[in-house]
Amino acid sequence: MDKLQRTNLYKQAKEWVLEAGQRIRETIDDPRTIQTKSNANDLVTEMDQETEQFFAGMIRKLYPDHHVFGEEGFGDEITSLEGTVWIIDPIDGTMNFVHQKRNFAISVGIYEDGVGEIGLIYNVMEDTIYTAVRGEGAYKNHHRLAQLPEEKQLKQAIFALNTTWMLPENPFISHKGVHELVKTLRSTRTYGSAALEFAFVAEGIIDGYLTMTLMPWDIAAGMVILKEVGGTVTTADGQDIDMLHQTTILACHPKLHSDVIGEFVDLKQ
Ligand code: 2AM
Ligand code: CA
Ligand code: CA
Ligand code: CA
Repeated sequence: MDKLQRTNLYKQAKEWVLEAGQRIRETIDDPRTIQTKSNANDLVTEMDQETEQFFAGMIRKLYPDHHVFGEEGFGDEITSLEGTVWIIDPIDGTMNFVHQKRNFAISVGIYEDGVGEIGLIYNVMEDTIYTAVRGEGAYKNHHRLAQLPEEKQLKQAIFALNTTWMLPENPFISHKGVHELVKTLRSTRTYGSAALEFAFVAEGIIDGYLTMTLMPWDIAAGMVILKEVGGTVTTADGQDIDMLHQTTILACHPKLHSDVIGEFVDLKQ
């Protein structure tokens, strides 16, 4: 993909993201049919499904050779990242969408042969869009996001962290290390939308995000955006991300990354 193709694809993707978001805003108070997926707290609504269908339909019409990798199953069977792949979470933070009617996002990452080219994260109710095109910086609306600052210490850092990882019985990470991390940090936040948590690290309003069970559509856009401001993203034990399967995540300021992994992360598997 050359620069012009990348720019045109970005413009088209952004138009669709804004259009899908507007539709969600307009119907935010409509009655909802809420279904559950893997467990009683894993929610999905018709709006998650309709939004993914909207993207899949538009992409297939305009870019028939592109592939769609989406959470709700209206895309393609994706077994490799060859070619151009749209990795889509139609509503990231469905629980927030249902309970709070805010703090959820549309997340769209566009990858070519495994390389993240374009990322868009739309905070729908705030009408704030975080975007990046590889090599051209990251933006919040029309403002370019600054590179993350040179210096940062854990004792002055705020991390996004789900309290689940502090429970001894969680099967992913030793809770003792997480307790020590929480004691070391200035504070923690739990926003409930992985895409927004990535965007907030990129914006520099939080300094890291540690979590255990994300899927490619949760992180595809955020990876592109965070890389553009100099952030570091790996699995929680420092490996490269596999953009086809569930993964642990440590997304953060580059100065904090190795300390968190070396001193606080003890994975159970
Ligand atoms: P979702 O709302 O699109 O499902 C909540 O902490 C964050 O984790 C959300 O971004 C949510 O995305 C994501 N998540 C990933 N796997 C999940 C699961 N099995 N159940 C609930 N949230 C999940
Ligand atoms: Ca979901
Ligand atoms: Ca998600
Ligand atoms: Ca979702």
